[in-house]
Amino acid sequence: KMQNPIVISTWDFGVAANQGAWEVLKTNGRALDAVEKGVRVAEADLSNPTVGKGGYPDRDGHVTLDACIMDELGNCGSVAGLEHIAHPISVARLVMEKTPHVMLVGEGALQFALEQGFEKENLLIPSSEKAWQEWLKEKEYKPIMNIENKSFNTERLPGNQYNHDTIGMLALDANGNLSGACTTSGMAFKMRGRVGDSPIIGAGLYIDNEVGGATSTGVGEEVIRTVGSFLVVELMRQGYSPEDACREAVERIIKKKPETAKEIQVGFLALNKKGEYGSYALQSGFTYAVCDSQKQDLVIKGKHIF
Ligand code: SD4
Repeated sequence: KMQNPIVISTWDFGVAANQGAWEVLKTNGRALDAVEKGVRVAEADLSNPTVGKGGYPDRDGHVTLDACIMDELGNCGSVAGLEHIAHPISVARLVMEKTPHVMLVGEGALQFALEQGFEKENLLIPSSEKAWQEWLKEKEYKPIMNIENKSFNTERLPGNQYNHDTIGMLALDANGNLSGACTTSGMAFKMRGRVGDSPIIGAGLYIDNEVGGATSTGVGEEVIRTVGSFLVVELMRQGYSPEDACREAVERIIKKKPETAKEIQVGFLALNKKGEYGSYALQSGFTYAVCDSQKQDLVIKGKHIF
């Protein structure tokens, strides 16, 4: 039996990214190809300072990218702290397909990417360099909530105001198979060498083709601590709806670190095997995008805004 394909992804820029994925899904293509193609749209968008080229650098001025991908067979690949390569998601896919490993980091990830024919580029664009220079004046590391939501922040704010932003994408294809992808430049002005949840299978992304998939955005440290995306999928396995599973994972973060939880944003997004989806975030202002044959919507906490 054929399934109605669907793709969902985090934040406002998910709308454009979903369209990239939909090109694959609408012709009964594979979810894995869809999520790679989809998140590449966000990676290529220079106006987005937290994914791919144009991402904000670490506090020493290096743009270091984290990404992972997972397919319906449980195969997965990941890169962390990758520099100079504009499409880390595609490198992660090749780690999955062409190496005996799951994760490559730093220099080794770059070496592998170059061997695979990826081009070495300068990822620090002038606007991000300027924001970093501004940040250096105060050197205050403080994640700002919901910076990815353009409808929430109508104006671009300088310096540290853009502190987190990740695209996590989940797709179900016409054959009923699930895949997911997650890609980010991580927390702006992070310490050199800092790795967040986004490239960590089970934290920033998890797929189990029997059950569903989940992905996360926000302050990665809290998601790693609770193995958030794996938790969401396991809760769905126990019968939780996607939204209830996401809520439970958010509540786990609150329970572990109630004081921290007041100050930060973390959002989970989940899609189950039936094509049902849901989300839950610590703070208001989280948005995600949904695309199927009927709609291309942006959702704020369950409300459609267009
Ligand atoms: C990280 N989770 O590196 C990422 C950042 C993020 O929305 O999601 N921002 O911790």
